[in-house]
Amino acid sequence: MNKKIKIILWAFFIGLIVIATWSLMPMKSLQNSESENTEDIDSDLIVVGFSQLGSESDWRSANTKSIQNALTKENGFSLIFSNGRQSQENQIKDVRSFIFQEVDYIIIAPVTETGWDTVLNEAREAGIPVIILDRMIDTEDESLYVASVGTDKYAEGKTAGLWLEKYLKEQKSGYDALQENDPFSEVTLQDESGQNTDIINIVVLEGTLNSTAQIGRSKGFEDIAVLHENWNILAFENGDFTKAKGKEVMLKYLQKFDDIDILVSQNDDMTFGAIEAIQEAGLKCGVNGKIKVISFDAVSKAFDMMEAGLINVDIECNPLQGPRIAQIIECLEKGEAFEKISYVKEQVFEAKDAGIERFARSY
Ligand code: GZL
Repeated sequence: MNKKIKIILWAFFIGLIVIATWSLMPMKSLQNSESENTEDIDSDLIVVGFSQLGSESDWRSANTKSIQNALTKENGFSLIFSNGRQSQENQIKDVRSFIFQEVDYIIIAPVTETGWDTVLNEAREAGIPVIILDRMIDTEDESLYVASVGTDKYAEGKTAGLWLEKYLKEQKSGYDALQENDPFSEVTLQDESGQNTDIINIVVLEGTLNSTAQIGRSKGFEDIAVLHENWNILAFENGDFTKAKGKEVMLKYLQKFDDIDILVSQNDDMTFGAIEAIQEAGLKCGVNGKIKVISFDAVSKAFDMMEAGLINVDIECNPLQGPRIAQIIECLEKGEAFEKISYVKEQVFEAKDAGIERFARSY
């Protein structure tokens, strides 16, 4: 057999041995190629797969950053991040990929509440604990996740309704006081037809339908609104928590209704779009405008808008949930007890205080 054929055969057999060895390598060392992290994942790091629902808003970016800042290599973690781009199908694929990679923990920020049982059962069968972040899932079997970290969206919606109650009372008492002092004052709640004009016309920009934030904020606000027969909710439509969709829906509202008193916008990004629509229609909103604006999230740019008087009040939804997630994983590692459901603290910010209250905020 000539020398050349011998060399080819030797090379072939050596190649076979290399491939066979590689395919027997444990999955973890394959994570280096699959993880979005460039550095190698050494075995004593806690490997966490994180399926974030998207990057639709400033709030979401702050939420992602909070997790990434908490689950660092220095803190003993190796984070595999995936952006679900607002699609549950993508997020389910993420979870299956994390199971295949044999991660130690899975974090999911679920885009919507239903349809998670099957894939969470697969994670449980693989022995991988799941933590729900930010929004909630709707399931009969609460053992499918070990913990959830987020905010109380129903309370946020109710707070918005209570703020509007307070605001209208202050306006009314201002009007009554004016009447007492000057009965011939121009200010009146009666229009020329003698109709009682304290009907409050409200439009709502809702977040992603069937998301915990949309469900909770809508229900919370409606439970207050229903107590006031003069509060008239003209419309509520999905703005998907994005600036573009928020602007599009607000433009529709402005074309359809010529007497909007209140805008309730379920996140700041939709509010930013709505304010653009209002201004393009030649109208004014906020503290000195006809349309009063109630927003949610309280991200940094919303403080700019409150300082400019364009947003009346912002109900905070605190995205800084990373430290709590890290704490829970530490407890799981040590076999220590922890609260299954945790809510992070949040506040309410009014335009008049925005300039002062924004200091020392990190998002
Ligand atoms: C609220 C969160 C919402 C924010 C939006 O917890 O799920 O999703 O309010 C974000 O900004 O898009």
